[in-house]
Amino acid sequence: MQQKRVLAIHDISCVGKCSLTVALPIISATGIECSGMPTAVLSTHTGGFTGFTYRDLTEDMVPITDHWVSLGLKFEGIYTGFLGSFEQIDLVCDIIDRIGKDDGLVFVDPVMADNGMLYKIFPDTFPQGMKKLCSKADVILPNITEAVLMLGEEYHDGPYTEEYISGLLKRLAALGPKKVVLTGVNFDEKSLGAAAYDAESGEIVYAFSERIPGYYHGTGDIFSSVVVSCIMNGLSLKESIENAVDFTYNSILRTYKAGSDVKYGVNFEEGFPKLLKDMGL
Ligand code: PXL
Repeated sequence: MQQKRVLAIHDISCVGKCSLTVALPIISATGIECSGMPTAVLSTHTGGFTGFTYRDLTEDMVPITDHWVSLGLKFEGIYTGFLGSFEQIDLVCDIIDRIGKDDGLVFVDPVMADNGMLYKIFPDTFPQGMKKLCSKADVILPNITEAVLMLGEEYHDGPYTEEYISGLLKRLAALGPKKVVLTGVNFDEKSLGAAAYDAESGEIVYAFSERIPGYYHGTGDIFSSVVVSCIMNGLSLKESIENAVDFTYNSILRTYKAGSDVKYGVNFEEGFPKLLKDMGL
């Protein structure tokens, strides 16, 4: 059988373990070829560091795509994350049309906000642009802040009710994607996890772990990369979010126990043997 190929479209934050520096190793480790299109190059991610460098790569994205089109390249999966500029949203919509396989899958993680706040580097119009990109996706993976920003609703902290979460999932599915994976879901103070909705079957599934105190950078990208890997490997939506919650939780736990500086990201590398076993690989 031909090996599947995914294109990850994110920035490269050289240090700090997020975006391409987690998507590439995680997807590759699960046996899926992972190519990368960098949207920007930063010395570190923007969360918790000051003085980082930022080189926008918007200008390179069309020539890169043109070259791949000339090679006849098509991808079974396209997974988009942090985009470097508003203009890139339209470019990525076009790139999906040009190099996504007709029967391929498009995963959009609308990375732009957390904890009720849009990241400072983005303009207020950014959520409306991301909403458009989400309408082209098969699977979207927002956190609760990103979800409410795209829906034009007010953010509030958890714990949430099951009724609120199922309503949010259905309003997000109405934007166009076939499946919605929502992160940062909790129904009590002790746990944290994800909910997923399959708009075709109407099924909602959940996965939770114990909540570990603190804020851990890059964990949204780690979670989404595992979901992409699991779905591309043919696992169900429930199995995919269970593996992603477990892998992310254990990465945070190792980092918490080690007392590491959390802005440098979490120790996900030691979790691969268990992930591959849990995925049946
Ligand atoms: O993990 C999300 C992310 C990705 N890329 C960059 C970021 C962030 C979050 O802060 O700053 C550059």
